[in-house]
Amino acid sequence: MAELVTTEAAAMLGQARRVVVFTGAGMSAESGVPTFRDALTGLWQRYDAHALATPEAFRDDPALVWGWYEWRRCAVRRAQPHEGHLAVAAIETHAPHAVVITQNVDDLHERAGSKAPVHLHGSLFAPRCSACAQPAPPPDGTAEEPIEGRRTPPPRCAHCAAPVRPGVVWFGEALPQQALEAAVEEAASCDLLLTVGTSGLVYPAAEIPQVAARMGATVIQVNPQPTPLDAVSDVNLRGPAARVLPALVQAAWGDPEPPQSG
Ligand code: BJW
Ligand code: ZN
Repeated sequence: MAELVTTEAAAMLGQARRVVVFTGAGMSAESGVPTFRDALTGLWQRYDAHALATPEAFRDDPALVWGWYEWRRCAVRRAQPHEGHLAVAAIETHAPHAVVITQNVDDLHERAGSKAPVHLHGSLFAPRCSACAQPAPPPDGTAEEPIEGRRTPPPRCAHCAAPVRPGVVWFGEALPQQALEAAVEEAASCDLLLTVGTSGLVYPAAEIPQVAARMGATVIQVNPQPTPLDAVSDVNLRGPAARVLPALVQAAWGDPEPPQSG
């Protein structure tokens, strides 16, 4: 434990009354879900964000974009939450008030037992019509899994027949208003914010830890690498989420069992 978390960080977490856990792609990395910007493994190293994660990309080539998101959705369905996700859910049971605010479009927090994570960038599991915004069911599990790089024409909306789009937030799009408002409110009123596995480069989400810091909350960062959020963090725990978070929860409240080393 000693090299993973500090007693100072554990004491701060154990004493906090209102906690925000703010997560990014690094939270899911050890479940096998790739991040976006890591040097060797990030999605944006292999794929062009402008050709896949913008409204213009979907308008120009809906089958390319839909196929890529279906490939990712199927990969997430096969992934499992790790010990770090379970530790986040444990924080929700220990702290008097705690909420997860995530930039992730997977459902690993929910599957680990987190109650109602706020999804700032939408979800792979909530497709909607690109014209009338009616929710559309994700294709069922019996459909053929798209292989990487395969174009897959999107389904048509049952109401207006326009193409269905992934329910995620692309560059240049507004974040869901209710989620953003809830996130800002929680950040402004928390006394401790734990930021985990985010590069802190994408706005307005990156404002959330900054809001908490400005309002006087303690900020603890969990990330193996330095980020711009180092500047607002009171404590930097340099390590992977699946190891640091269980150790932090263990040191703060005495459970869950610390992960086996080696
Ligand atoms: C580990 C680990 C382990 C590894 N354990 N850690 C101000 C300045 C300049 C530009 C802008 C600005 N404000 C807004 C913009 C534009 C833009 C933006 O921010 N661009 C920047 C890139 C410069 N923002 C937008 O366009 C946003 N919309 C907007 O501003 O709308 C305005 C508007 C208002 C009103 C009307 C209309 C418009 C929308 C942003 C949407 C972002 N979408 C994506 C894709 C989602 C769908 C998908 O999944 O495909 O969201 S991009 C991608 O980045 C994804 C992520 O949620 C987001 C953040 O990435 P994240 O999570 O931080 O991941 P990484 O990979 O960057 O970092 C991983 C970290 O984990 C690293 O630090 C590792 O070290 C660490 N790590 N392993 C712990 N095991
Ligand atoms: Zn429609």
